[in-house]
Amino acid sequence: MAPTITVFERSPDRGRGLARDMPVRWALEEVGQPYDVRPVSFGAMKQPAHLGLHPFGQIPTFEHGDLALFESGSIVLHIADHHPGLWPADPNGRARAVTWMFAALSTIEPPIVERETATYAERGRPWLPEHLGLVEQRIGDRLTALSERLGDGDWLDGDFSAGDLMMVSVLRRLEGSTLLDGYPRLSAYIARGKARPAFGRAFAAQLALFTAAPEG
Ligand code: GTB
Repeated sequence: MAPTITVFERSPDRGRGLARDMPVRWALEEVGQPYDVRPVSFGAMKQPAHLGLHPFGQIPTFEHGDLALFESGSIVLHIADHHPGLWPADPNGRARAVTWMFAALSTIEPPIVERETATYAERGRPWLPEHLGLVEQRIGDRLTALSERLGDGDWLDGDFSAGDLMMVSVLRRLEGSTLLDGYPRLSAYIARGKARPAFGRAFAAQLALFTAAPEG
């Protein structure tokens, strides 16, 4: 039986693949695991049936047999643990890849999300330009350090791993801004991730759902 993931019924990003079902889809595609999708409306996300799966009423969730998970990072880690292809073979390499997953989600992502949230939640407030300036400085500090560590490597630590999958997923949230402009190595790193056939399949699958269910 294939796992089932939940996704937005109507994608606010209009098919740009920025919601967090995307890293889960990408991981499933990398390991060649077919999966089913259950689209959920914003209303249904807050109903008891979905809250039983996700205590915060969000997507994505992952159900496989009697296991139900939420949190995209945890789901990707679970997929990597149960299929070959997303971890290095040696235990220390796996531990380092997990470290990069955490770095993506708990060190790189928070100021990126803060910037997005401030942009819509503080729209029109007099302090917004100063707040955005400070947050963008923090994002820049992280990008500088990450770019230095990546150096001329293709991936963060040897071969492509779940750590790169999460890092590229997080950095994609900056596409469309100018914040990546001074970081050609990171832009090339994102492009390498997006060029992977598994990313392409995952992106096409979420886009197909969006185009099949236009706003009505
Ligand atoms: N920490 C959780 C995880 O990693 O799984 C966060 C899950 C989460 O933020 N889910 C969002 C959600 O369900 C969708 S991904 N939101 C509905 C709600 O909270 O009621 C965040 C997201 C949403 C939309 C865009 N976009 O349109 O560009 C991008 C990212």
